[in-house]
Amino acid sequence: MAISPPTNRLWWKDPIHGIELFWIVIAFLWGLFMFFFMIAWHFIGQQNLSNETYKVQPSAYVERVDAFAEEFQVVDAAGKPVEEDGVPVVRPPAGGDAYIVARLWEFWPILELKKGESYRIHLSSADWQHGFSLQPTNINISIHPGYEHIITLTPTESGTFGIVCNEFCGVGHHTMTGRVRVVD
Ligand SMILES: [Cu+2]
Repeated sequence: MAISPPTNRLWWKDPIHGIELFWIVIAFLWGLFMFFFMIAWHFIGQQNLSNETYKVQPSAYVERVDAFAEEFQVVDAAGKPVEEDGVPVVRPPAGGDAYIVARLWEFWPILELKKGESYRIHLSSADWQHGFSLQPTNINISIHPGYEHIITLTPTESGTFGIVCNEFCGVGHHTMTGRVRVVD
């Protein structure tokens, strides 16, 4: 019984059985293979992002996002700034930098990108850890306060893409969504 002590108190000094050693070696080699194969998946799996990461003060990052949104917010024919659900729609310059801040409980602002142009998408958090998952693509990244991730991205399809937070971040987690629009 597991509750009572083993009869042989020095059980761990028993010689290891050949078949167990065999499986330990297989598991170890497989672990090593999977570890080094991460490099291969980077190229053939289309799932590991090539991103850059820098340290940043959350407050300084939020200031940059605010300045970015103010500069590039879309205005309608009447000159009125465009918003959706109270979130500004921002059109970054093609080939330029675009910013998104994750915070309790939103992704801000809404980006409007042009298909076929590449952008440097900056991502960081203003408060704590969030997950950035761009639907329905396979782009997933953890966002941490204090770290700025930059993903170089070229949209190949137009449409509206949803962002969901996929790392639990509190009572409003299930409402934490955002949007990226890609126009032709
Ligand atoms: Cu969350």
